[in-house]
Amino acid sequence: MLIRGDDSAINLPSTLTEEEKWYFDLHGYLILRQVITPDEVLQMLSLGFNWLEHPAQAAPPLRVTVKEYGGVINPLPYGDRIFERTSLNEKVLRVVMGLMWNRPRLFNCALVQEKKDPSLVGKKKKLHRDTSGFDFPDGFRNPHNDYQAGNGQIYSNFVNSAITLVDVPKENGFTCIPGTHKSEISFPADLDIDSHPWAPTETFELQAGDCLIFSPRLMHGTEFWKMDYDRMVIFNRYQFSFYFNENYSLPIKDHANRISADQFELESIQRGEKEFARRILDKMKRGEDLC
Ligand SMILES: O=C(O)CCC(=O)C(=O)O
Ligand SMILES: [Fe+2]
Repeated sequence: MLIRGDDSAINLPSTLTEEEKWYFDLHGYLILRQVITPDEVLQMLSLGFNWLEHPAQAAPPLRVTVKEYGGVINPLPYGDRIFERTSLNEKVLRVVMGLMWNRPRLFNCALVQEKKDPSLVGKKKKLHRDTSGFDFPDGFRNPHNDYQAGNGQIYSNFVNSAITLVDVPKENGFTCIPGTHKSEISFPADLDIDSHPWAPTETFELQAGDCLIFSPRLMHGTEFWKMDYDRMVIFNRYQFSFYFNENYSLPIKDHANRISADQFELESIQRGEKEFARRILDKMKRGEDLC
């Protein structure tokens, strides 16, 4: 008789629908519409713009980096509890859980501002795969950014959820070559966003409050921001909470009072199923709406 431990994905029911598995396996991304409310979007924008305009008002451990054409606020959930609505969002976590055996660990959450930068017009931009600082050659699978599908399940140990706080027209924001999360073919050295048809990149029309969940193994990048208003997007980066630790600084114990117990657990490395994950699974079993 085979004895299996509890830490096993064998026979683990997926939180993804069959359509979602098909779509993510084919494209490497999924779009979830309206995961936060218009009111939450406004509150987040107001906090974000205030910190970007007055970085000194951001209390530690929040760091605000202001550049000429944009800025970054990190680690966002320590700035205000409302941002847990992005990282602990049940609609998003259901999908993230389905992509990494129900065991997500949040290792980075940042708000990124991007303004139209005239100096970029006409410049070429490279696509990339997120490497966690160590580039594996094409054809190799980086264990820190792996993608596998089999037996009706998906394992994508690194997933990025990008929740936009502003409307994004096509030809702006996130761009990728769909399907490349699976490719093991070498990419042309000069591959860039503009080199159609050999790099058939896609861009996405999004509304404020929409979420684009993607495998950072996709060849992806950022289309130049062409709008007169700022791009404001919150990236939550999750990893399978088991073998990996991309960020030893989270959770920040000295500032644990600024985040909820669920958020602390989400940011912690932990082998077993987490409390919030159990709650989401229970809600799904009872057929309740996720929020
Ligand atoms: O601008 C974007 O949406 C993509 C940024 C990116 O490359 C990343 O978050 O890994
Ligand atoms: Fe990236």
